[in-house]
Amino acid sequence: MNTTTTGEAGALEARRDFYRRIDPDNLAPLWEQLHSLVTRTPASQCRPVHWDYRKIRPYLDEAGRLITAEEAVRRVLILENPGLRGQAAATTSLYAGLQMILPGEIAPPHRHTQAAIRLILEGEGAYTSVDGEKTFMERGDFIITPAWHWHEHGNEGAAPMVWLDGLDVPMVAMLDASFAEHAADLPAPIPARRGGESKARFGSNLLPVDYQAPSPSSPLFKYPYAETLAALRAIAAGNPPDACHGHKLRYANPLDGGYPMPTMGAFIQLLPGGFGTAPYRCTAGTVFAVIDGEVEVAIGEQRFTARPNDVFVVPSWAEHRITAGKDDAVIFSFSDRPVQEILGLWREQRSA
Ligand code: GTQ
Repeated sequence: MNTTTTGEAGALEARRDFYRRIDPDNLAPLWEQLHSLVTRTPASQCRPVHWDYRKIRPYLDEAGRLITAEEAVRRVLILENPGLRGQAAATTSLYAGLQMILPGEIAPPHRHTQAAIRLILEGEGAYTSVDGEKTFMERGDFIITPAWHWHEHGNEGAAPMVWLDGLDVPMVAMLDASFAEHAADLPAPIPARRGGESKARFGSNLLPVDYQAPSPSSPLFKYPYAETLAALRAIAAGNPPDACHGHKLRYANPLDGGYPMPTMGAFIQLLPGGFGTAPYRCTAGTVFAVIDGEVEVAIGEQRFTARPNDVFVVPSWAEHRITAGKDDAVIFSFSDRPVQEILGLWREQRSA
C-alpha cells in the first residue's frame, strides 16, 4: 500500500472510529455537519404547495359522514406540507387545517396553549365562542382564539360551515409547552358572556378606561370581512398598489397596534384585476388563502392557478409572484413573522 493513501484513508478511518466510539456517549462531531446546520440562506424542508378547494371539499363531506364533531372534538383535515409529512405542519412553524361543522353540531369547549386563527370559507349560522362569548361567523371573517382561551364551535345554521384553521402547533411543540384542558372535565360549565361585548369594548376605536391587558393578545376576537373589504376597497380606489404586495394590510391588536397574537401575524391584500406583484421573498414561511378572484402564483419554478378557498404555502425565502386575473383578487395570509421580528430574524428581499 502506498503511504499517501494509507495516510488519507488512515486518517478518515481514525475519524470514523472516533465517531463510533463517542456515539454511545451521545456525542457527535460538529465539523461533519456545520455547513448543513448553519446554512448561508434558509434551507427549508417546507415545499411550495397548493390545495385546490374544489378537489378536497368532497373529502370534508366524507369526513362528515365518518365522524361527528362531538366524537372528533375537532373535525379537521390537516393540510400537510409534502416536505413535512407526518408532522402536522403546513410550514416549518405553522399548522393549517380545514375544519367543518355540520348543522346542529357542537365542537366541545376546550383550551390549549396553542393559539388559533380562523378564516371563514363557507357557510353561515355557526358561531365560535371565546371565553363564553359567542360570535357568529361569515365568509371572509378573521377570528382569533389566543393561547389558553376557552373556545367551542357550534352550527345553528342550515348548511355545513367550513373554515381554515391556523395554529402555532409546531412552534409550541418545539418549545415543549403544550397544555390543554377540556371543559367536560370541569365541575361547572364555562359561564356564558353577552354577545357583542368584545366588539363594544375594544372594536370601536375606544377602550375601557384603566384597562390592563391580561395577555399579549388582542381582546377583539372577530375582524369582520365586511369591514376589512371596505377598508381595502377605499385604499385601492385612491392609491397605487405596492409593487410587491398590491394593497396589503396587517390585522392589528387594538390595544397597541401590534399583531393580534404573539406567535402569528395575519394579513389581507387586494390585487387589482390584471396586477402582478414583483418578485419578493421573506423569511416567514406563509400560508395563503384566496378569498375573492383568481390568481396565478409563481413560486420558484412552480406555477399554479389559485381560486376562491384554495390554500397555498410559500416557504421561507422562496421568491414568488402573484398575479390577479381580470377581476380584483383578495388574499388572506398568515405567518410566524411576529416571532421572527421579536427575535431579530425577520428579513425580506424586494425586487422593486
Ligand atoms: O378549533 O380548537 O384545527 O384545538 C386543531 C386543534 C382546531 C380548535 C384545529 C384545535 C382546533
